[in-house]
Amino acid sequence: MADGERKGTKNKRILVTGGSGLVGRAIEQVVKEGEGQADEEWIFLSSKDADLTNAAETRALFNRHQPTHVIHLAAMVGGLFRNMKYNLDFWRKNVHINDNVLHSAHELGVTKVISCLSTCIFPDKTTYPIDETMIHSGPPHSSNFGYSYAKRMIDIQNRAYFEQHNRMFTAVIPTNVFGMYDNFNIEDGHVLPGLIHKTYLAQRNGTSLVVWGSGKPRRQFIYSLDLARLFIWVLREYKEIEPIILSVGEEDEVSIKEAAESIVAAMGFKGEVIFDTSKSDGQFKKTASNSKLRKYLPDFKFTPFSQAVKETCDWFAANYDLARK
Ligand code: NAP
Ligand code: GFB
Repeated sequence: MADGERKGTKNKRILVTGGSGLVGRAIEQVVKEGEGQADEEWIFLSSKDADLTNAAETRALFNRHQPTHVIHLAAMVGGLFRNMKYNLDFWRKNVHINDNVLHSAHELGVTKVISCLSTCIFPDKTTYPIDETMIHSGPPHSSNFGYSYAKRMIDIQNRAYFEQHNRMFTAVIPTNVFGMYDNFNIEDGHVLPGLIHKTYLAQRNGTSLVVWGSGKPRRQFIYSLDLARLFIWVLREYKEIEPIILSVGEEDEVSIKEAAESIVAAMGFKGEVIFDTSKSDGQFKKTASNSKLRKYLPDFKFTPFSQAVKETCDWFAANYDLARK
């Protein structure tokens, strides 16, 4: 096939960058389970398809697939401790990935791009609840300034592509995501997969479960399958350039200690739970409002936290050998 020639006959070709990750795999699952439409071709990518920090590889990938829509998930991602170690890498890699993807989408005339910010990029000193208008109103928490500023630039780029070229490039702002196919690496991953992995090992080895920090910080957690369903809605119905927070409500915020207790219950762990307060707590809270989402989708049902944790724990135990860890 000559470059630029299209395979297939579907009139919507949806390219999912970062398709092999936690969020990408959840979107693939809900599409396969019926959320996809007959006139759509879904293409889920990993870094094996192209290193998106490389402009030429990114352009060649876009040429090959000629997407009409892009869900842009690809990023250097990690939990608090990975961010604290590699702020420069989080900045550089993500700025290059984002600029390459958005500019290739512009050059190919992609109809709509949905990129990903995060509730952890908002100002650290702020009023609560956080909402979409507050992204740039102060510096982010010191632990992840590289990632946060790189993500904030997506919002700036989206506005610039709209003003200069009328491009429909928008973004969503998920809160902490968890679920199957997460990164369960204890050093680099996020808190829930880290605690699930540590609880699994403590149970197998008859040792204590060590929770890092005081357990006092508070988080809102969204199940990856719920986020995936919201992504499909954003793809089809959301028409604003302004980003939209995709999160459970403020009332669903839990402490790290409560989250650990949910995992312990889900896995039937009977051993000792210890809090290692020599480890950083990171941001105390980043309570976000989902009222903008609720105006659009007042009846959307989030999976109850304990059920989502149980499903994730069961998946991890059943797939321990293949899980990213
Ligand atoms: P993830 O599981 O770490 O997956 C990252 C994805 O990006 C993988 O598919 C990875 O490909 C791809 N990728 C990384 N570097 C790449 C490169 N240089 N070239 C091409 N592809 C590359 O991440 P996730 O948790 O699904 O996050 C997806 C998006 O949601 C990210 O933009 C993240 O910032 C955002 N987000 C995540 C959370 C969360 O709690 N997880 C919260 C808010 C926002 P390989 O598989 O080949 O490595
Ligand atoms: O998910 P997490 O690593 O990142 O959560 P953030 C960190 C919180 O969980 C801190 C506690 O209070 C940690 O002390 N914690 C307890 C643990 N046990 C563990 C454990 O085993 N592993 C980990 N990782 N934490 C991230 C941002 O902030 O949020 C990223 O740094 C990203 O950029 C992500 O956006 C969504 O929620 O603190």
